[in-house]
Amino acid sequence: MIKFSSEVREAEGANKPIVALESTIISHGLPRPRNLEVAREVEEIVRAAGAVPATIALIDGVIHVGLEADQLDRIANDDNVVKASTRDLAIVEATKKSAATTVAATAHIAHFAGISVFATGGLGGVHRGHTYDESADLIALAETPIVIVCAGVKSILDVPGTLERLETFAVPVLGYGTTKFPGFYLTESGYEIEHRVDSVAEIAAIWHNRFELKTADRAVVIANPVVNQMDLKLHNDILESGLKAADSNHVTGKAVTPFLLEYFHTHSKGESLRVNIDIIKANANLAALIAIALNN
Ligand code: PSU
Ligand code: MN
Repeated sequence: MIKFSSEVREAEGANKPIVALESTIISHGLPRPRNLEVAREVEEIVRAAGAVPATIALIDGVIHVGLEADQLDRIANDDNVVKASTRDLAIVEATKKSAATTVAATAHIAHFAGISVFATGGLGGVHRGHTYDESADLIALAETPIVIVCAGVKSILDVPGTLERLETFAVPVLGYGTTKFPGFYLTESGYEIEHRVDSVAEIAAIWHNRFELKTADRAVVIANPVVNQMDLKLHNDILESGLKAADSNHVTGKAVTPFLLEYFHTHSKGESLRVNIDIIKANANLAALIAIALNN
């Protein structure tokens, strides 16, 4: 059912630390041609930190854990690549399409493949003003034992609403060196986190304790704030006009998040892109260090 890249297969056999990486950020989150470059750079960061990257996607209906160079290129540049969440996996497989996987689908596959650590940019969550638009990422976090490193939830979302849902689903949120919940493009979202950790050793201890307490059947969110945030006024102005544009263009369903990210990238003159790339790189590096700590 799963095809492993040679690098990931070798790492699994040798019990080396592995970091899962999602692919929707490549296909639907970052503009071309930077998306492919960033995907490669992020994999390099994981390797340089001492772990093995496993970018996850579906190629012609087959789940791939770890992509070869031509496959990464396809996810980045082929217009026919769809965005797949958990519910789409079996359909994409049956129709032999190629798909990039969201946080939800990537977490599901990573766990399935025996990988415990996953890096992304920002989590999906509850959408502003649309009570029933909640990312399937939330359900996946509630159902998948995996450590997920992110810069909070995307600031295009209802941040307090998403934090409440994470509490409902009993998903622990740990601030990495902070008690301020990060706001994706912004270092702080304005909401507090109860629990702060300052080392990967602490994360590893929490991860292992959860098995003894039988609370290990869901994700642990590591919230890693961006260092150089987007200009606050620029961010708030684009957010306001972007949300209006999404509503007036009647953007719905899985298209909402890509629409808003693209809106930011085109209206911030590269500033949101710079921050988004900083985020994913920092998260990949931290995820690699966590994967190493969990292995020890
Ligand atoms: N983080 C980013 N860019 C992205 C995403 C996350 O920096 O494009 C993607 C992830 O794949 C996440 C998805 O799962 O956005 C959320 O989409 P939705 O709101 O439709 O569930
Ligand atoms: Mn949605």
